[in-house]
Amino acid sequence: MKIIVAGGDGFCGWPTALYLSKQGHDVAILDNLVRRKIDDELHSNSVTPIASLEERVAKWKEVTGKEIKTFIGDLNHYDFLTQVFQQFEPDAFVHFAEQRSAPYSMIDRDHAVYTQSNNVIGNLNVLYAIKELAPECHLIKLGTMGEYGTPNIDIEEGYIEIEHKGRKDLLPYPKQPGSFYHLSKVHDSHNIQFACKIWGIRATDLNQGVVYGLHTDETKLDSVLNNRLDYDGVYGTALNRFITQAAIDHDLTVYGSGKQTRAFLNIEDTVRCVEIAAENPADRGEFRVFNQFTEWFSVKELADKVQKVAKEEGIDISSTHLENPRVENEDHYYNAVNTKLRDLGLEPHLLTDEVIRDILRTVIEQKERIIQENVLPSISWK
Ligand code: NAD
Ligand code: USQ
Repeated sequence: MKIIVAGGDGFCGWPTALYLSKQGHDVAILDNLVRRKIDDELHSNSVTPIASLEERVAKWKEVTGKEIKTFIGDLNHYDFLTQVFQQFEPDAFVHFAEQRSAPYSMIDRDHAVYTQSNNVIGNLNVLYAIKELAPECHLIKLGTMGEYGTPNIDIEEGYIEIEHKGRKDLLPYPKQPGSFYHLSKVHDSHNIQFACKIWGIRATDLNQGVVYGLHTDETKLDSVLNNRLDYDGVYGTALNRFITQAAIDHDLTVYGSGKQTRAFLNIEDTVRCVEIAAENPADRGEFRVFNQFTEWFSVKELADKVQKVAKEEGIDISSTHLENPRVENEDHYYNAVNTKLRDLGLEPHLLTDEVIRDILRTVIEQKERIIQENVLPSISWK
């Protein structure tokens, strides 16, 4: 299958591109490399040193003999996007290429506007490119579990059957996102659903939970194939941040009570979920939604797990309950359905102490790269 991985230079996209290439697909990466520029803007970095995209794909070719084509450009430039579609003629378009940090989207008006225009218009361009140039192409779009928020009822996979005044309908699940970033994903979902309905596009929206880890079998083949690992208060996500904090003897930054619960998955499952979606395409006109996570934890539970493994490794840290910089429910019900990917063959890598230990040891090897001032949260929702 010919697959474009948009955002293929990023944390989820790079290992996915390698995995799909290893599985025998003809893969091309599309990326405008903006994430590397944002590191400069934030005076931050990845814990792991990352090679340039050019070096990465050259090393992949050297190690495996497999070629990954690259298209450097922006989804918001429609002329560029149409050239990519005309040259590569994709069967599937895996869309990771968005600004994905909730705190970044909450810095100020400029960052909120950038996030929503980059994400919503980029995605709309992809929908038009599929309609005009590759109507059979399957859009595999990364959405997020945070689109649903934390309702006081079970979270279903995309749709919920509602009975109202004696009548029933299967309707899109209500969305209550918690940042301008998460809202951009809701706007994307609506645009995709509408495009499926009017143009007969086939699409799968992968509502992914928080991803942890960094290695996959493919990224481990050579240090030039390293994946990035974010730890700062803007792009670092909960578990990866706690592990990085442990590596530098920093108390774990639990926001508020830490009772807030989120769905999680290992990066090794991200790559497999995308493969499952690609190999089982949605029908023409179908807007399919999969909840892409394997387990859920409260933030405090995660901190406790990291604290325990760190202790076994001789690192004695504790959790500090910082004033929560976000506006979010801390005490809430959480029960989310995730059966569709498992029914199609996903075998989850669950969060064991060994998984935490492996990430911790990798981070300890690189700990001199961690910029201490970037660890505490600096962006407030208010
Ligand atoms: P990332 O920031 O590491 O990677 C995104 C990549 O997209 C970067 O390489 C960036 O340069 C590129 N990009 C951004 N805007 C672009 C544009 N307009 N044109 C071309 N390239 C562009 O993010 P990630 O963690 O790999 O996340 C990938 C996707 O998965 C995002 O859509 C995100 O919302 C979603 N997601 C991520 C997580 C997570 O925990 N990391 C969880 C759920 C969903
Ligand atoms: N949190 C802490 N301490 C920290 C960092 C985070 O307590 O040091 C808490 C936050 O308050 C929040 C939870 O952990 O309640 C998750 O925060 P996060 O930064 O790990 O994740 P989030 O902002 O939700 O965003 C990440 C990715 C985003 C993706 C989302 C999936 O950056 O791209 O969409 O996870 S989900 O959360 O399911 O929407």
